[in-house]
Formats: sequence, structure tokens, C-alpha cells
Amino acid sequence: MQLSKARIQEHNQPLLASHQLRLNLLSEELSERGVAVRDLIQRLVDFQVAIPSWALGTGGTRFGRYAGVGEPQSLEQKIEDVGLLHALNRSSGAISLHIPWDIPENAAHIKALMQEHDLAFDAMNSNTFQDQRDQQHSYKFGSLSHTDAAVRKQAVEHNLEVIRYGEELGSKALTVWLADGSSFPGQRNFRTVLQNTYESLREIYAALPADWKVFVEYKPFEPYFYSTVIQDWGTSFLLANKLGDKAYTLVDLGHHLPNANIEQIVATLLMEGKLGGFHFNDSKYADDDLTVGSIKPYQLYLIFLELVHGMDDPQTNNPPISYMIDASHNLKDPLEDLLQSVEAIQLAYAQALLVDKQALEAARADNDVVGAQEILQNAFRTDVRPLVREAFRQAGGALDPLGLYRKLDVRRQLYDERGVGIATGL
Ligand SMILES: [Mn+2]
Repeated sequence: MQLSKARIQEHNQPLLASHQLRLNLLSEELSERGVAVRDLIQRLVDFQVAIPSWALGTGGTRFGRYAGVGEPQSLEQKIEDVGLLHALNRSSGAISLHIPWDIPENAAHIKALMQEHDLAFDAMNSNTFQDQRDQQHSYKFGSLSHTDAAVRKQAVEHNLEVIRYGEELGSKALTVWLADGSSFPGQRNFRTVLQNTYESLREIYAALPADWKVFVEYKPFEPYFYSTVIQDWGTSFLLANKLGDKAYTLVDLGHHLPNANIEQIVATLLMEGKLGGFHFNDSKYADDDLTVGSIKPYQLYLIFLELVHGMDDPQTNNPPISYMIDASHNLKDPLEDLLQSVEAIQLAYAQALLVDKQALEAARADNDVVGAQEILQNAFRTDVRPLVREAFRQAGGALDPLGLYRKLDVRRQLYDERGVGIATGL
């Protein structure tokens, strides 16, 4: 289904007066605090976060999966779903594909469909964490790090194939998340598997087109429970540095051990110009795939503060970051969750933009601990929802994307069109 601009305007109309009232009040207060409100809203309008193709269907737990309804059955339908989200919030104008789940049969047709929905392709994702049908070698004991050179070669070739698909579609980056690891002490030689991984990545890196980047994702555990080959940002950064200028670290919020200081990791990577990709989600215990901002909104805000201040700093030489939501839900309607996720990201971004950088630096210079904390908390405790709604509206989206989605009973319409059926992917 497609959502027309007229339908969105019609939805906004009755909400406009009360929205304007709230926006005016907040704008007045923020202007007094020295915030350039119009510029801030423009930055929210410009912010785009990619939607991964695997977030459009319900995910499972390791114990099972309850199928949703109206899930996309093809790449075309996945693009339509992201098009729908983007029409609603005008902030999710990119899709991140996964090979082999989303192999484009006809690249020209897919590109035309993308254009129709005003969408771009974000990073391509390879998959060496499960065996595909007709695959010669198994990844049960690893892929890029495997002890057997034939398995490593197969995994490298898969990544090269993903790059070729991405080139056809106009993507500019490859994300490598490596599930390789071990579940028992002694199972692997740590040095050998890391060296193997580096050499495999070097072959992939050598095949990257000149204007492409490769993002190396890290994760401390899971699917294996004793070690993973690329366990933390330091290992990813080490590999990215050894590979060269086109290789970057990718930070996934869920891929840290409890209480890790992720904002500090972000700051360090920005200092080195090596933060390439960023995956949003939230977690209580581990990689829980929960909705970004649902558990730790203050952490999300602190991370955005580092992103904003780091990227705005003329001393920082970091390329634009590829932002993506990386979560998959087994309880929620996936599209409703993605609308909540994008809004949570925009809210944290808006709060970070409120912080008076000069005042904060002055407090830091004076070692005014209380003053610095007040500056941060004052911004976080501001209700910035009118700013985010205004950004959605100015960009041509709905003032209340989730409200309109529910009012139109989109899931029911998708069910009527597509019926029951599990989305391709996880
Ligand atoms: Mn991820």
C-alpha cells in the first residue's frame, strides 16, 4: 500500500492548532536559553536512519517464533514497507539489505521502486552465520576465521558476491558481522583465528570499489558463549586500522557487556576518525534487540551528545556515519516498533542539540562538576516532542506517525493484501 501526501495532510490538519501552541511555547523558552530553534529543527529534518530488511518481519527467540500477519514476502514488499515508514516520518529514507535473504533478481526494477519511494540503499550485510542451501562447506565452526582455508575462501567469496549485488543497487558500504567464536576454553587458538580473520578481511577489502567502505562490527558473545573473534571495539578498531582508510568500526548498542561506557567508545572512535556505522537498539541484559530508548534513554542521549559534539568539531575527521536500526521483535508489530524507534532516536538527537557546548566546556574547564551535570540534565529533561513532530511535519510526514498508522489500520490492510506468511529472513 502507498500513503499519499494528501492523506497525511488530512491527518495533520486537526492536530495542527494544539501542536503549534506547544511548539510556540517551547520555542520561546529555548530561544531564551540561546537555542537556534529553526536550525535545530532543520537538523532533525536532515537526519536519516536506515531500516534493515530483517526488521520488517517478526523475529523469534531461540525457542521459537510466532508469525505475524501481512509480513513482506519479497524484497519489493520490504521496500514498500520502508516506503510506508518513510512517508509517515520522512526520517527513514534508506534500507539496508541482507544477502542472501534479499537477493535482487532485477536490479533496475528494484532501483526504480526505491526511487518511487524516495529511498536509498545503505550498507549491504553479508551472512556467514548460517549455512545456505547448496553451500559446499559449513560455517558450524567458523567462516572468515575457520581453521580450514577452503571454508575461509567460501566465506570471502560470499562477501565479494554481496559487494557485487550492492554495486548493482548503488550501495556504498559492506557491513561484516562475524559470528565466529568458540563455546569452550581451548577450542580455538585466539591468535590463529584473529590472524585468519584479518587475512580474510584483507581479501574482501582488496575487492572493495574505490568509493566503498567496510564496517567491522563487534560483539562480545553469542552465538558462541566463551569467545568471539571480534569481541570488542578495540579488536574491530585494530582490524580497521590494519586494513586501511576504507575500513571502519561499527558500534551496535546491543553488542556490549552490561554497563559498558558506550558514549566513551563513540568519542574515542570519533577522535580517530574511525566510526563508520552505528546500530540502534536497546538492552537490559545482553543483546536483547529491544526498542532503542526503551530501557536506557539517558545513555542514548549521552551517546548522541558525543556524536553531535564529535561530528561538529572541526578537529574531527570522521566521515558521515551510517545509522541503522538493528532490532527484531517477537511481540510488537514490526512497523509500529520502527516508528517508535525512529522517534526515540530523533528525541535523543534533539536533546543533544539543546546542550550549550560552550557553557559545558566552560564548566569542564573550571572543574565545575555540578554545573556540567546540570547542563546535561537540563537538556535531557526538556520535553522536545514538539520539535520532533515539527520536523516530521516540515519534511512532509505525519505529526503523529504512529497515531496515523493505527488510525489507518495499516497492518490490517497489509494482511488483506499479503495474508499470513513469514517474511524472508530470520
Ligand atoms: Mn548490528
